[in-house]
Amino acid sequence: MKIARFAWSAKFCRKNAALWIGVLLLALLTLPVFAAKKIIFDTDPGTDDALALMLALNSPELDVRAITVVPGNVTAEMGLENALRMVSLANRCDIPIAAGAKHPLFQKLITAEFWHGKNGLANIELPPSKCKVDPRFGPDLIIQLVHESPHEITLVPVGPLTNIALAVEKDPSIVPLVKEVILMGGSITGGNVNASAEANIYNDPEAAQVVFQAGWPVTMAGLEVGDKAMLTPKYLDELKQAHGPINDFIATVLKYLIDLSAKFGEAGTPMYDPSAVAIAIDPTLVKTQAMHVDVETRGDFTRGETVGNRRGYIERNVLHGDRYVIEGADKVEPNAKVCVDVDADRFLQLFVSRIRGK
Ligand SMILES: [Ca+2]
Repeated sequence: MKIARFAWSAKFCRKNAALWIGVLLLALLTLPVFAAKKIIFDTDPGTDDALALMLALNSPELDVRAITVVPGNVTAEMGLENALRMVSLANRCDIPIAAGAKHPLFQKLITAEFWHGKNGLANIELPPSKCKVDPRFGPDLIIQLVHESPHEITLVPVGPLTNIALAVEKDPSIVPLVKEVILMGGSITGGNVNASAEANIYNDPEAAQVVFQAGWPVTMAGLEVGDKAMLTPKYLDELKQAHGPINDFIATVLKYLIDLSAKFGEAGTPMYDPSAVAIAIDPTLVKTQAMHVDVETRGDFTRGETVGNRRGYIERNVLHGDRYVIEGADKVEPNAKVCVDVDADRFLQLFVSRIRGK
């Protein structure tokens, strides 16, 4: 009987050992699936940049490898100072923060203190930063990190696309090595700076055209997402029930933005920049449509517009004598996934849950 029991337990152990080895192997095999997504956050901080940055820094799905600063909402100098102070507030001085371009590629910079407050951060005076600026030039840092982790880096630009364009121009070999680009910018349904253009693209249309035409996978989170995902006082109240340095900072930024939106008759503040970060965390938050996007760089009324071809073809016009004749329709290849809808409540709940109590 004892021998039989011993034999049975030995068999059980062998069986169990095989089971545990199996579980271990499965865990090892699936590990990369659950590994945090490496991102480079390119930003012009900026109130909604603050929301986006804190969402990124408090989401375990993302591994922020670098923060590169671009001029846009504020000057390059002010943006860098804001980035340093916010990252310090989040106790993440381990992340390199690098300065980038000083101005757009071909046009004068347009700063937006009108919307973001005199210091770009809703006039909130954060404590001086404990973090130090990385000496590398932002676009060079992007190039270096992409080569160090080929096919692993997702670029998340939430400002004008100057730094990303400079990186591509300097080293086009990064294009096939970048995993994807998830950008906040553009619109296929009218602009927010004027009738046609969205602010990030409007601030450097030539750079945006470089980024859209580069040949890497682009997801465009434009006004179609942010304008639908309005953070209303309901979500702010939920956030204000908890406290922490990040929580309280973000609640104050949101209060400023909601009050500003109220002056324009809006019930809440559009979540522009956080939308790109949210999509990096969970792509199922949005519905996308593949299309070819070009950036208008010359129109009197449309400079900076992202022109999305929804039908996927263009007519082929051939000159016959004194006129053109349409001889067919040529397919155009999509170069971007344009977000056309968002699960706004799920996005806003995600945002609040990540910032709450931090
Ligand atoms: Ca921004």
